[in-house]
Amino acid sequence: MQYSLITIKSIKSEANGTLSFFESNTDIPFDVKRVYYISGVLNGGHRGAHAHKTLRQFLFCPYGAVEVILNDSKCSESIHLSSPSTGLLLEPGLWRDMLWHEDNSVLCVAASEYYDEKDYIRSFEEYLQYIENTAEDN
Ligand code: T46
Repeated sequence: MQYSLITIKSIKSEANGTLSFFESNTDIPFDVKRVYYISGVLNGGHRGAHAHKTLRQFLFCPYGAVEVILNDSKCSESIHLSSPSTGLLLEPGLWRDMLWHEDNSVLCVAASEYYDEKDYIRSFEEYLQYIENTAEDN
């Protein structure tokens, strides 16, 4: 499945917490054109249910715990993000659901492209069809 977990560099101060950072094309393999984040979701909250055709993304959860459930049309895998120093690099073509495991967990995303609703596939049936067509084209 086309994803990887990346350790985000972090500098810990004895008295005052930790600073974490990543840079385009050094720590993650694309130029970041957009950053967005999701807040105010309660434990048990669910978002997602879509795939992207071309977008590359780097997801991280600096506060709380969020599960990202990935499906590539053949199998499903579940990734738990609950550390400010772990990020999830997602390549295009993966169906994803996000499940909140703690109130007010914050999910942040650094993305390779500007927002474009046409890049989304929001029906699972359409997603399966898209993957089949893409495989035939290659
Ligand atoms: C993703 C997961 C992890 C915008 O207008 N601009 C934006 O940059 C984004 C990201 C969203 N929107 C609009 C589109 C919808 O009307 O905000 C609304 C909520 O978006 P959506 O239902 O897609 O939110 P999530 O949490 O299901 O998915 C989001 C991202 O959209 C998606 O790219 O991979 O977070």
